[in-house]
Amino acid sequence: MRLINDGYCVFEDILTRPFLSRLCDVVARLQQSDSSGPSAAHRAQGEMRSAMADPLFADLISWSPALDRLSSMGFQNPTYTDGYIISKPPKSPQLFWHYDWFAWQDPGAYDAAPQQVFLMYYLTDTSVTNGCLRVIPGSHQHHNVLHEHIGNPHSGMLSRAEDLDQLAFSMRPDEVDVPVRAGDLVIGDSRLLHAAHANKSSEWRTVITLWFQPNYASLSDRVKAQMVQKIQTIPTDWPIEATTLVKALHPTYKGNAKPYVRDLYRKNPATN
Ligand SMILES: O=C(O)CCC(=O)C(=O)O
Repeated sequence: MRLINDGYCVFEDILTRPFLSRLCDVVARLQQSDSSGPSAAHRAQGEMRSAMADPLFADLISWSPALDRLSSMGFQNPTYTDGYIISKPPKSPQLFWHYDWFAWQDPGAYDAAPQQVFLMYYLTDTSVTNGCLRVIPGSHQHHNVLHEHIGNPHSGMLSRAEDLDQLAFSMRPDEVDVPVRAGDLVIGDSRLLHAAHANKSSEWRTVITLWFQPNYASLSDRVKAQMVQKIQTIPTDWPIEATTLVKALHPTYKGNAKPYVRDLYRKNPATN
């Protein structure tokens, strides 16, 4: 399976045109109502908002065609914790290479099956010119020379894009571009090294990243405790229908295990 072997896969045409258009309208409204503009602290990412910013995102989180794709890959009971709307401004720099996994000390950290995946929906067609996704296939499983150089992949210095000569911003010999059409779905292993090209266009480029645990029941107690800790609170003024859709996907954990403290990549001890 591509997700297991390469660390990512693309499903075309998952969102309907009317739903995509509603999502674009909501994102445009959120951008207008918060006129603070892109923050210098997140120059490399762009504007970031929580998926709890509008109840319409409940429909995206629970979108059946996407959950059906997870199911077809053997993940029948996925859970959902958190999501982000990431809008890259026109003429903005590349996003640095990073992974999004955070429990490398867990015994399951190097398993073939992902403990967590991103579901990414781009709201515009993407290309090398407007900041499409880039990935290093296989880097979710195999050590890559970049792992030795990226340090903390979410450091403030990288987010501020202070030094674009750093390796975290470099072109890699083993990278692959992932241009998509608006409404396609990219599913990726949270361990995968990924980045995005600079947005050289004059238009905003928005992606919505949703974090799912494809097989929550199989996770260790400490990872479960960590997952539950990062669930985004559903706003109390959301309609009951939207709240119910999201709540039904939230994982629960009733044990006493200590959540891991977020940690950095370490080489798989079994392959040393
Ligand atoms: O902005 C992008 O294209 C990628 C976003 C990303 O890497 C993430 O959400 O982890």
